[in-house]
Amino acid sequence: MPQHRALEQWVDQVASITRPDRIHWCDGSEEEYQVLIEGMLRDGTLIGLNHQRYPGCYLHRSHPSDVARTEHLTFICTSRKEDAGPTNNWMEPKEARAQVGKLFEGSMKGRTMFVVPYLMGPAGSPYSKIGVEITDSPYVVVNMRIMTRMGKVALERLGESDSFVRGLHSLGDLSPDRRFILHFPEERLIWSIGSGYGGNALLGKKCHALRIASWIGREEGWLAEHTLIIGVEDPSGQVTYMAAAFPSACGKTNLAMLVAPLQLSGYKVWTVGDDIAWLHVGPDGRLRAINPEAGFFGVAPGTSVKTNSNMLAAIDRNVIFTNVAVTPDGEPWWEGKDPTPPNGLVDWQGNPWTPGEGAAAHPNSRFTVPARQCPSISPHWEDPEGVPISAIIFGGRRARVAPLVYQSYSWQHGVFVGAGMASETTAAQSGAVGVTRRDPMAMIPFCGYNMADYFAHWLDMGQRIAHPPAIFHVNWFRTDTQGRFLWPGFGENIRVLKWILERVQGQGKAAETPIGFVPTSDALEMDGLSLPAGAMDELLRIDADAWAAEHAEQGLFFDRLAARLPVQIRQEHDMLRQRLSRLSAT
Ligand code: OXD
Ligand code: MN
Repeated sequence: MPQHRALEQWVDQVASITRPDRIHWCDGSEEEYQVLIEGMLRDGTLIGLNHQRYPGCYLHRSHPSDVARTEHLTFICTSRKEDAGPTNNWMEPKEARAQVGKLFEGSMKGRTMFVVPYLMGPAGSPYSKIGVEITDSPYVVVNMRIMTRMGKVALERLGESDSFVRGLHSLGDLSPDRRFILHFPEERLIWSIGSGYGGNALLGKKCHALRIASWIGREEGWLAEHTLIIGVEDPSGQVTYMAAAFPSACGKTNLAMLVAPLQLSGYKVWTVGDDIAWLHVGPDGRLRAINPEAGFFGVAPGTSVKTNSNMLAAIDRNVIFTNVAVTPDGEPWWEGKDPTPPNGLVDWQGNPWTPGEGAAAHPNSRFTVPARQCPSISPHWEDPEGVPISAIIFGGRRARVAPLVYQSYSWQHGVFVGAGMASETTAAQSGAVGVTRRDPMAMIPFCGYNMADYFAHWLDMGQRIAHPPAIFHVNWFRTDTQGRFLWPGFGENIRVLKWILERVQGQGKAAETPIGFVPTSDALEMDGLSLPAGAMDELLRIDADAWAAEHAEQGLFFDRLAARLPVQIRQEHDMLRQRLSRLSAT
């Protein structure tokens, strides 16, 4: 009698369509990992790096057309179009199966099919979920081993159950013309073909832990969010946990590993997660967060001793680098790692590089590293019941409009603040960079259902949390008229976290403004930091005209969701208009 009958049946069925030469069931062991690495070194999928300086580190160069998430090729396949909503691409499930199913026929011929059982969440947590990814990419397997709890641990938890998220992935022919990332949330099923890139191919991450999990979370009464999780320790030793949602490549990883400057060295940030949180109402009535992932898939460019010394210390061993440059000594390199690039670099495509030729590392080059290697990892990062969240922080990349930080008036107003978010696009997704787009809760690419229903679910969650976290919004990216950043960011962001901590504790000076509570100009701790004259006032300024335009943009976005938009969001939007009109009248 097979031990995992439902899984075996599915594996047989997939194999009969994809027709691999071999099937390998992954146990997640170190030996298996090494065998896969050696195979990839032999066939050139991986390149060894300097093993004295970077033991256990390898480089993968992806196909040049396969370097970022492809949102235009990502679909939610629900039986009813309205359930996917106007912000998602939608395909009718039968049509999706017919169209994309053809591409899987024989797609694994000549290849090994890997069966990758994995857990999202700590092994003993009641909040963890099981997934199985079938893939023909050994690169995906080794990344999944870093990013999830993979192999035996997941199979043991699965037992005879047929309750697991099914993810089928094939590299296909890597052509963007035959690339599809499909989600069938009603069936807990993911199909991905034609891409080996992280967010498209490591199905535990965006596809399972966000798109499918957000759907399951609504059904079961919890939230799957694109947020980091940190513990902020104050000088008395008390740790307060916060979750922060920023769009891709907007600094979640750096904030999650922040090192405070000398003057505030009594404060310490503990890392629980850098990208995704699953948030449940705990038995104590508090919102509890687990990090479903076991590793970090971080953006390399910009990572330096100055911006993220914890990450730099974490990525000197056991790392898979993707699309970075290489020095003549075989060390990984990317823009921003050192002030000047070393001579003799080889760029991300394997060509000799000379300064002035564009970036040596791809702007979305990445590292995959086990979370436990991070020096700031929290002793509680694998607590089965999660950590209690006291503050939720939304944030975007906005050159104008949004002040450095503000606090919402209530849970409902906070949900509106999240719903009204916008941010400038980055290299993490294919397409133009720097275009402002509406990105509610940083979930526009990741919400697996109708965004209006998602807002309703957030509102509903507030009713069910006895002690709801306070909700804030931050913007590290505001610029002056010359386009220079007004705020230094990185470690100095602890000054903003300190104000948030004070507000959570019922302190912290703030002025009531039309958009929420904004710190007074003397409210932030500025010991050891001097800003140019007028910069703080500008960082905290609410510009009536800019906000009127922002209000109108929000309205256009909410109009797209009108069919299902919760009335509370409209009310908050109207109240914002009324408060703003008083501001422009004064
Ligand atoms: C990521 C992303 O990889 O958001 O985390 O693109
Ligand atoms: Mn992300």
